[in-house]
Amino acid sequence: MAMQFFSSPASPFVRKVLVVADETGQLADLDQVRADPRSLDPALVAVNPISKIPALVTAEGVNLAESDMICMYLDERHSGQKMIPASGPARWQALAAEAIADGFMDAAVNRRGEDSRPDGARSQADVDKLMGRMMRCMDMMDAQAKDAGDAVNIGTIAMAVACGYANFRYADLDWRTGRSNLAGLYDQMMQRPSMKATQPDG
Ligand SMILES: N[C@@H](CCC(=O)N[C@@H](CS)C(=O)NCC(=O)O)C(=O)O
Repeated sequence: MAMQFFSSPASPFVRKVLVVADETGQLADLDQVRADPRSLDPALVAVNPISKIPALVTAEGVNLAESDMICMYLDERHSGQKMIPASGPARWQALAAEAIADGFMDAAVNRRGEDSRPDGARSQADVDKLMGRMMRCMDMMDAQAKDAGDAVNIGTIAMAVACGYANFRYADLDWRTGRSNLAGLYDQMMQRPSMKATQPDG
């Protein structure tokens, strides 16, 4: 049964889920519903009262919010190579990297919201705080990328998606300088059809 997946081509959190779906052979199971979370789309709000994307109605009819939860669900549901390692250091390394990549994406998405406020309504202190968070996350991702090797898992997917979002929305950020591990990971991940097919747009 097709699952309703509320999405937008510009969202890095959506992209992370789509890459996991593609890597695990489940892309065709997702019936993508375009949603604008800021306009309180009634169809989205009925599934996710937080009104954020991504959101998924699972094959069993459960409403799932939060990209990490949706990835967890998809990963449990297939029998191929798991994107979330089952146990041990590999599991926690991958999940730790996802958490920091998500933190980057969250700060980057929120900073865009702050940047788009009219003059006078924008808080430079908030912009600076978010920028500081983004750069610290980039530094930690660079260290995590060094340990990740050439694994394809939730951690390396999330880090590559975070870098892709930086390129998309913050072209002048120059995140690659001094972060050769992360830059190498991004270039390697961008060879994958799942990453090529989900380049952000909008
Ligand atoms: N923690 C959430 C974050 C999702 C998120 O922030 N999505 C953004 C789009 S990239 C959104 O829906 N924003 C709407 C809003 O904040 O009003 C997840 O992992 O799914």
